[in-house]
Amino acid sequence: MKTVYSPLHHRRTATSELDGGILVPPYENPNRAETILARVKDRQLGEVLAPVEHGLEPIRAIHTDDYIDFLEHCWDDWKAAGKPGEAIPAVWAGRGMRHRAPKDIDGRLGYYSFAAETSITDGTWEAARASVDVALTAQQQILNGDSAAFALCRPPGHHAAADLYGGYCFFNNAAIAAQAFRDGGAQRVAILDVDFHHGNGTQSIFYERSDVFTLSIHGDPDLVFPHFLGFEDETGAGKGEGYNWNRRYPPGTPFDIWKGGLEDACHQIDAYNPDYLIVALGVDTFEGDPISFFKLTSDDYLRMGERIAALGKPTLFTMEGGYDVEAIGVNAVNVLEGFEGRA
Ligand code: SP5
Ligand code: ZN
Repeated sequence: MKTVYSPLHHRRTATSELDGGILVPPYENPNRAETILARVKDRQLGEVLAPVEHGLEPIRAIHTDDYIDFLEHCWDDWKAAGKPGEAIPAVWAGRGMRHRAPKDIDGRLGYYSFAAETSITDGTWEAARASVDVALTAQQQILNGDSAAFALCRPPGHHAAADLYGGYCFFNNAAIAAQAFRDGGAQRVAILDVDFHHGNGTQSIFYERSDVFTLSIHGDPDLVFPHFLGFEDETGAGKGEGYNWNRRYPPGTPFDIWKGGLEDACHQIDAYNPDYLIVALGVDTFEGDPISFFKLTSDDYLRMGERIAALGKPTLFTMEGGYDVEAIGVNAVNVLEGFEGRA
């Protein structure tokens, strides 16, 4: 399958992540995408394409205008306010307070975020936009008849909601691609999120819609990020009732257990019979991942890809998390090679 990649991901090079009360080098760093790209080439997975610029319109179909405007100007506003470091929120609207965007940049950061680990820096806007273009260019390959494509997105997207960033995500690449499939004539799209973390942004974007079925298998949010969403009783609302599906697993979960969740998710997808499948592909389920607690091995990713292929749907893979940088290339590309029946 083809891979779409943009070197503009390098514009997202933050130096600080708030972790354990100190600022550490971000887990979500440029080496991640470079390691995956090197593996794609080593394994001769297929052609590597540069993205086509799609502009803001497909982003506006998912994210609010005021949020897009905030992201575009955030870094300049932060610098203009004389702040010495990277832009990190320090205040949020708590219970009983007003949920409205104020004028001041500290207040705006709090209004448009749900987590403080993700600092905004010079170039974040450009990289986030390029990541969307990567997803949409890969999506276009599938509309043109390819049976699968790999969007090597960085920064990732699945934690970003219509007007919220966090969890290293700014624009929800998979959601924007799903909407583009709909606008291209698809009746139904399924998004299967196999990242270690619950895809809270994707869930909330489509929560009241039945035309995009969202499914996520993840670490129990009672114990891990994003903490406040991702439970099994979140099944959708209104027209979307029955079109959101979550499965949580505890620390130490190996593939033998995890694959039961995949099997159940695949049965749901079979019944839904989508025109297209999007896989939000995080490999932070790996046993060596520094911020996660599942125990998948590199070989397990081959089996994961094989099972997803058995759904028999045109499939867009969008890259999400995975922080064992040494292993991320092998693990991500193993899913794609398993999908293609190459292993
Ligand atoms: C896309 C994605 O995978 N985002 C994950 C965001 C996780 N944010 C919370 C990180 C908490 C890190 N805690 C590290 C503990 C080990 N020092
Ligand atoms: Zn993750």
